[in-house]
Amino acid sequence: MEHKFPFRPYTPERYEPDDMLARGREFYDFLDRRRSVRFFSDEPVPLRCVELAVLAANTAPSGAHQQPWKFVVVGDRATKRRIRDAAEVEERQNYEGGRLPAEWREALAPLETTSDKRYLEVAPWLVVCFAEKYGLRPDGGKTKHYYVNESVGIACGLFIAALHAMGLSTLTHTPNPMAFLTEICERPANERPYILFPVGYAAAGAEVPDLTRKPLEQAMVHYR
Ligand code: IYR
Repeated sequence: MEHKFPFRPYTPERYEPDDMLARGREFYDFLDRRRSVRFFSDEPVPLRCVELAVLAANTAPSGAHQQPWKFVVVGDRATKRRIRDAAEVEERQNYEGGRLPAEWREALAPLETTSDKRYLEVAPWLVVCFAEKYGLRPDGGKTKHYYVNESVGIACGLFIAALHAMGLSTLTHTPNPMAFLTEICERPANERPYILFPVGYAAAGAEVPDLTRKPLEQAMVHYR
């Protein structure tokens, strides 16, 4: 039988029990130090760091290995400005124009988010992740994509973790609605904006809400 992908052996690392726990603990402690940041330094960040984070994202498992993501990297002042302006138009309607329902506004109040999105101009990079809702064949025909949200969500999680590993900060910004990103980033109709990530160093003196994460007993149920 002809194989699309020839199969090959795969032998993941194995560790001694103590080592497994130490490594798991270290990885968890590392991730637990990550926070979403809304105050960025304008200090430049090498493009290679962004490329490495996208390469990490690109290792995500995906439905039928269709890899339905595209990361658009924006570093020029004029485009960052356009994105900020367009995002703020939407967010002003959300926050000041009454478009956010009261329950949503109340859920956000402790985070003190506002329609001011200056971080979109300050951060050296904006990375817009697009989800490929369907594939395009070279002849223009469409191919179905499977589990797009799950696949792209996992890729974005790995992207965030990779930035954290380099000492960089980001924020999962989802201006609502996000259609303006399709236009500004000049993406085709099969791609939908998924998450907008400002990427850079946290500003000196940046603050984050002093929140806690729910304990294991609430995150996990051991069914027996
Ligand atoms: N997109 C808006 C509102 C917002 C929504 C949620 I859910 C947040 O966790 C944070 C903000 C904004 O970016 O301000």
